[in-house]
Amino acid sequence: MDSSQKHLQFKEKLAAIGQEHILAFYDGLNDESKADLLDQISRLDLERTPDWVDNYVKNAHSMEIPPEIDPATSYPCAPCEGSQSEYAKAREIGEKLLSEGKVGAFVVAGGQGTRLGFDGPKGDFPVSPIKGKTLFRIFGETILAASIKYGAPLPWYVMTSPLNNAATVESFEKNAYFGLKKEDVFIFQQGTLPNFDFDGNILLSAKDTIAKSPDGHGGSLKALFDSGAIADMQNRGVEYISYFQVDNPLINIFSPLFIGFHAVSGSEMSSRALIKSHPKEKIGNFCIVEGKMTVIEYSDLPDEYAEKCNADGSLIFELGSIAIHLISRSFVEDLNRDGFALPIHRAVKKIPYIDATGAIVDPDEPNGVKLETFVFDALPLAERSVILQTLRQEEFAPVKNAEGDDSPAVTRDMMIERAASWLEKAGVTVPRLGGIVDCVIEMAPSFALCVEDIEAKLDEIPELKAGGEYYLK
Ligand code: UD2
Repeated sequence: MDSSQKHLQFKEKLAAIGQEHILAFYDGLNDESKADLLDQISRLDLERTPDWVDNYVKNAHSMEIPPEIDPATSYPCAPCEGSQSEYAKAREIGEKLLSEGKVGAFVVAGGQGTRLGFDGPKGDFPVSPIKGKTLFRIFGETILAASIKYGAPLPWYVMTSPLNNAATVESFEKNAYFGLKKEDVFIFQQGTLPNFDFDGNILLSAKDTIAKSPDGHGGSLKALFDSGAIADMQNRGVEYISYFQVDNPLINIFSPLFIGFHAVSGSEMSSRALIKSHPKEKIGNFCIVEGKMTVIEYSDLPDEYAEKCNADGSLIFELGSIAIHLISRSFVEDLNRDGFALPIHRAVKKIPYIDATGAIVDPDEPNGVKLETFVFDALPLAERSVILQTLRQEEFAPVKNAEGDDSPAVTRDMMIERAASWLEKAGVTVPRLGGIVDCVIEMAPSFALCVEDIEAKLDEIPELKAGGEYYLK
């Protein structure tokens, strides 16, 4: 089909759903821009667009809270009386899978990091207390240390978006893949969804460009497949995907215990959870809805559920989702083979656009809607799903805001505290003042990935003095 036929065909299709205005400047474009715009249109999901407009753009879709929601159950962090052997077995299986190279790391790094006010891929944000290592560097060094520990190459899959792909690739190249082999790092882009004004019109960001934004971390399940990452995993024999967010330097990317529980239970998508600090903590809530594991985001869970307590005062819905999952490769393959669509979520935003005269408008107030999908909405699609609890101080210190909660200062302190507590568990004395660590410690992943790794290195640790600075590598 030549371009004028394509143009006519799209014009008709767009007119049928009230979106023909995106071709308003078409006739005045040069051939390259014309082809580019037609290509963008061919990637739009014109079939679903009217539903999105009616149900998410023009009207704020209110999440229907099902009549019966139960709290999810979980494995505690450590075994209770009688379950020691179950935990030991899971750990052993996890270690075996790692030594067979059957697990890959997967970071979703396509977001914008607007709240942090950092210009660039969030993975380039420096966080470590002494060396100022970036998030990407910490993950890269962790993956390298785990590959050495388990004697198998453990690949790293990195999802970016059109907003930061070029800068991310540049960062990996400039930093020599953070010590990993280039062939063990697979960088790919997620998809996008069009942006709308409040009347449901798709916005243009230029005469030849549709305004689009990343399709949310839920887009990862399709992008993993479409990009060839899943095929790469097949070639390598990777069966399990360790999913995490770019903002959390405390992530234990390769937890043998978690991997083991996931594998032994035959789960398709598993999660780590922590006990929420308060009813409305800004993390998802693990619930069982119609027999299925479901995460209900904090903003969607009604207060009467969020605040409901047991007789001992603990929250009934106490398990918070910190966006750490294990996903079986076969689950992603099945979803893509059979076709799937995750629910859509809307976000009202300020979206730059061009008006009917072609002039660029940079709005001061929110003027439209961006749509996205969330990865945890795949949980109810899984046949089986388990949760293993973790401790906040061990595994969750996200960098989200410039100041206050979830800020770099809090993350830095938590990194020091975790290093100190690991050293103390290994028998090292750490100076503390009023309970707070009274020196600065940074522990490189090459030094230890867990407490047990420290035990073999006790003679390398200097005496830790109050006010001192110690980089252990
Ligand atoms: C997320 C979870 C929340 C809790 C919290 C833990 C949602 C809706 N909520 O909140 O329940 O688990 O994290 O820290 O997810 N990303 C992409 N592409 C996109 C959008 C996001 O890769 O299109 C990545 C982003 O780079 C980051 C992660 O997804 O690594 C989380 O994104 P966020 O910062 O928007 O999530 P947040 O903090 O609202």
